[in-house]
Amino acid sequence: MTTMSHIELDEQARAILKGNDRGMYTVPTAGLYPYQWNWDSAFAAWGFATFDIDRAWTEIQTLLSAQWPSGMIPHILFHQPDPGYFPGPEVWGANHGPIPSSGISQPPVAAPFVRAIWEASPDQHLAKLRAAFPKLVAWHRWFMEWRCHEGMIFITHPWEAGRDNAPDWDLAMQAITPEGVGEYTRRDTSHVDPSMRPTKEDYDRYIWLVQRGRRLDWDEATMAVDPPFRVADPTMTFILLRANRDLAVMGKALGEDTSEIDAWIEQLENGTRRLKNPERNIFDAIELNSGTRSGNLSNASYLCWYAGIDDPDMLASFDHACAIADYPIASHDPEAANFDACRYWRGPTWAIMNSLIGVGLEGMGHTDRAEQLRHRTASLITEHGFAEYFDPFTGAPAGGGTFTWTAAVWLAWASPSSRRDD
Ligand code: 9WN
Repeated sequence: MTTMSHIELDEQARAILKGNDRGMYTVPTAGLYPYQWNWDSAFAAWGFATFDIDRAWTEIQTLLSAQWPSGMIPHILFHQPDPGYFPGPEVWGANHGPIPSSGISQPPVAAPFVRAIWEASPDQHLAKLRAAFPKLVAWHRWFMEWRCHEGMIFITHPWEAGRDNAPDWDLAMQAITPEGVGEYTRRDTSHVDPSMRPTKEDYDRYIWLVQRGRRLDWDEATMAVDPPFRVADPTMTFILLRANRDLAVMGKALGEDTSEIDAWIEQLENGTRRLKNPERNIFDAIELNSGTRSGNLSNASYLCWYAGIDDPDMLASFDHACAIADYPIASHDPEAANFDACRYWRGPTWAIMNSLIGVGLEGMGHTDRAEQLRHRTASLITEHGFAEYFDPFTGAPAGGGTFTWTAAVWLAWASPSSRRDD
C-alpha cells in the first residue's frame, strides 16, 4: 500500500469540504447526515478558513441565522427535507426559529472558531465579528439560564452533548421507560453497520425524549419541571467555559462591556471543580436527578485544558491513554469493562475531540503532549482516511466516510501544512 503525501491529503480534505458544501452550509456527510449540524458546522468553518475565508464566515452566518427568539441555536437545521434521516422535522415539531430545526442545542464550539477565523485577518472582518457577537452572547446566555446547575452545564438529551451513546448517560437512560414511543424506522442503520451505532434501547429513549419536548412545545420552563434526563456534562461545561473566554476577548476588541461574560466564566470555573471526581481523580458526568457520578473516563474528561483548567491528574491520565492505545484518545476508557472499540461514543477515537484536546494542551503550554496527539491523529487519518470515527487500537475507520469535520480537523490542525515549522 502506498501512503499518500500530506499534500495529496490536503487536496482530498478540501475536496471533501467542497463535496459536502450545499452553498450556504455544509452537511457532515452525504446520506447519513443530510442536514446542517451545529458543532459540525463550526468545525467546517475552521477547515474552510484554511483556503476560503469568506466561505468560512458564510458557514457561521448560516448557523447563527437559525437562532430562536430564546437565544438557543438548534443542533440540526433542516434546510431541505430529506427522507434519508430520522428523526426529521416532522418528528421534532420544533418551529420556534426561522429555519425548521431540532429543539435542543449542541456544544458551543462556534465562538472559539469565530475567534480563530477572525484573528486570521482581524481588520478585514471586524464587521462580520460585530454582527456575530450579540448572537453568540444570546446563545451563551441561554445556556447559562436553562442548562446551568451550580456552574456545571447539563444536557437534557444525549444528542445535546454530541456524544450520543456515551456510557456517561447510561444511568439517566436506564431511569427512562420509553412508554408509548410507537413504531418508527431508523435510517442510520441502513447507511452504517448497526454494530457501530447506538442500540434500539438507546433510540427508543432518544425518540421518547423528543416526543416529550414536542408535547411541551419545546418550552424550556415547562420542560424543566420533573425533567426525565438531566446530566451535568464535561463536554458542555469545558467547551462553554472556553467559548466564554474567547467571547470576552472578542467583546473587548469590539469595545463591548464584558462583565456579564466575565461573571459566567467565574461561575463555570466553580462548576469545573464540582465535576472533578475525588475518588477517581478524573472529570466525569453527574446524573443530576440522583446526584450520582458516572465514574467514566471519556475523551471529554480531557477537555479541561481547552477550558483553561490545568490538572496534573489528567496529564498523568493522558500519558496513560497514549501508552495503552496507538490511536488515542478513546471516547471511553479502554480499560473499562463496557468499552466497545467500534460503537460510536463507547470507545472509538474522534479526530474532532482530539483537536480540541490538542489545542487545549498547547494553549496551556503542554507542547510535547499536544504534538504527540497531533502526530498520532495525523497518522490515523493518513493511514485510515477521513472517517467519522476510528478504532483506537487498530485505527480501522468506522461510521460515515468522507466526513466534513475529520477533513476540517486535518486541514486546520493535524496536517503538517497547518504548521509552518513542520
Ligand atoms: C444526532 C453529525 C452528528 C454529530 C454528533 C454525532 C451524530 C446524530 C446522529 O452525528 O449525532 O445528532 O444521528 O447520530 O454523535 O456529535 O454532530 O455529525
